[in-house]
Amino acid sequence: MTQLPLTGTKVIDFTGVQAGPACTQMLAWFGADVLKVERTNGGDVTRNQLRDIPDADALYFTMLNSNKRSLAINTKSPEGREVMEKLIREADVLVENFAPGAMDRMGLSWEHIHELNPRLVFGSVKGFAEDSPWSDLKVYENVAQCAGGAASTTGFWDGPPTVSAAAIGDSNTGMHLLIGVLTALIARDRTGRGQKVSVSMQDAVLNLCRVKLRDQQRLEHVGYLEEYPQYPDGKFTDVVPRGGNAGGGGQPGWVLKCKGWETDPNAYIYFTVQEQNWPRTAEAVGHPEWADDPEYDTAAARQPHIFEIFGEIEKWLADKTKYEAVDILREFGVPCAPVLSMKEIADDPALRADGTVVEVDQKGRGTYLTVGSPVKFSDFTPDIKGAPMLGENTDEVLAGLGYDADTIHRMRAENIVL
Ligand code: CAO
Repeated sequence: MTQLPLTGTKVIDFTGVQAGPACTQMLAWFGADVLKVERTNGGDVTRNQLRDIPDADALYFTMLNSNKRSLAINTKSPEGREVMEKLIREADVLVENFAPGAMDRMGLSWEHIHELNPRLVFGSVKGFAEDSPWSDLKVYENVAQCAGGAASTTGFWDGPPTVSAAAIGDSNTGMHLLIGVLTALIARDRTGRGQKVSVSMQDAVLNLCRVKLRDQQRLEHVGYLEEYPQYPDGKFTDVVPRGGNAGGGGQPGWVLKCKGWETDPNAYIYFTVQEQNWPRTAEAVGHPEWADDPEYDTAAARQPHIFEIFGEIEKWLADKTKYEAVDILREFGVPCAPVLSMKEIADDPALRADGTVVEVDQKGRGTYLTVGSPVKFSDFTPDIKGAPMLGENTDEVLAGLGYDADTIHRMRAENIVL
C-alpha cells in the first residue's frame, strides 16, 4: 500500500465533543499518528453521551475518534503535566478545544508550548475569537449557529430562528481548523517554525453564511431581495429574512411534494428553475407552452407567480415517486434531487461503494456505520478503523517516553493514569 501522506506526523489530540475531534480524526485518516489525551474519569464526555448499547462507548464518540490511540491521564497533576510536556517536545501538532482559559489554567499556555517545542503547530477551537466581547463563553453547536448568522436566516418567515441539523458549528469548525493546521505545517517545513492556528465557531459558521451577508448589503441598496418568497407581495424590513426553502443563488427553487407525501415525510424533491434551461424545464413538467408565454419566459416575469408555477409542477409530480421524478427531470437537465432520509443514505449502495458510508468494526460493539472521508484521493483511500478504548494505549505511550513498568503501575495506583 502507498504510504499515507501524513505518515510520521505526530498529533496530540487534546480535544473533546465534536469540533476538535472531527479535525484530528481526519488527520488520522490521512496517516498521522493521533494520540487522544483524555481525562481518567470517563475520558471524552461523548464516550457516555447518548449510549445505545450499555457499557459500549457511544456512537457519538466512535464516529469522531476512529484511527486514534488513547492516553488517559490527569494532566493537572504535576506528573501528568510532565508527561504532556514530554509529548509536546516530540509532537508536530497539538489540537485543543477546551473551554476558554482551560489550557492556561493547566499550565499549558501557547507561549509555554511554543517554548517547549518551537516547531509545533498548535490548533485551537473556541466559541468566539479571542478579542470578541463573548470570548469567555462556552459554546456548543447551536450557540454558534445562532451567533454566526445561520439561525436568523434559516427557517420560515412565520417561525422562529432555526438551527440546521448539519453540524456547521462543530464539524465545520473542525474542517476549518484542519485547513489551518495543514497550512501551518507546510509553512513550518519552509521556516522550521510552528505557529498558533485559531478558529472560532462563530467565524466558521459565518464563513458558510457568506451569501447572507451579500443579501444584507443588497437589501440595503435596493430594499428587496427578488429571489426570496417575500418578493413581491410580502414586506422586507432592514434585515435579511428567513426564506424557507428558497434557492440561495439566482436560480429559484423549492422543495416539492411527490407521490406519497401524505404518509412519507421525505417524499419530496428539490426542484431548481434554471434560467438558461427554462424551455426544457417547461417541456419536462408538461407545460411546453410556458417556453414562449410572456408571463413565463423570463425570470422576472415568473417570479411574481413562482409559487403558482411550483403548484403546477406539484400536480405533474403527484403520480410520480421522488425517484421517478428525478429520472425524468435529469433527461431535461433540471438541477434536482430526491430528499433522502438517513435510512436511505445508510442503505445507499453508491455511497457505500465509494467509501462515503463505511462499516467499521468496533471493539465492544460489533460493526457500525460511519461517514468516511468525503475527500477522495487518486493515490489512496483512507482505511477507517475502530476508535480506542479509554486509556487503551497508556502503557505503550508511557513506555515510549521512558517510564518503566513500576512507575506506570504507581501512576495508575495514584489515579494519575488509567
Ligand atoms: N486531565 C485533567 N483535567 C482535564 C483533562 C485531563 N486530561 N482534560 C480536560 N481537563 C479539564 C480542563 O482543564 C478543564 O478544567 P478547568 O475548568 O478547571 O480549567 C475541565 O477539564 C473541563 O474542560 P472542558 O473544556 O471540557 O469544559 P466544559 O465541559 O465545562 O465545557 C465545552 C465544554 C465544549 C462547552 C467547552 O470546552 C468549550 O466551550 N470549548 C470551546 C468550543 C468548543 O469546541 N465547543 C464544542 C464544540 S463540539 O459541540
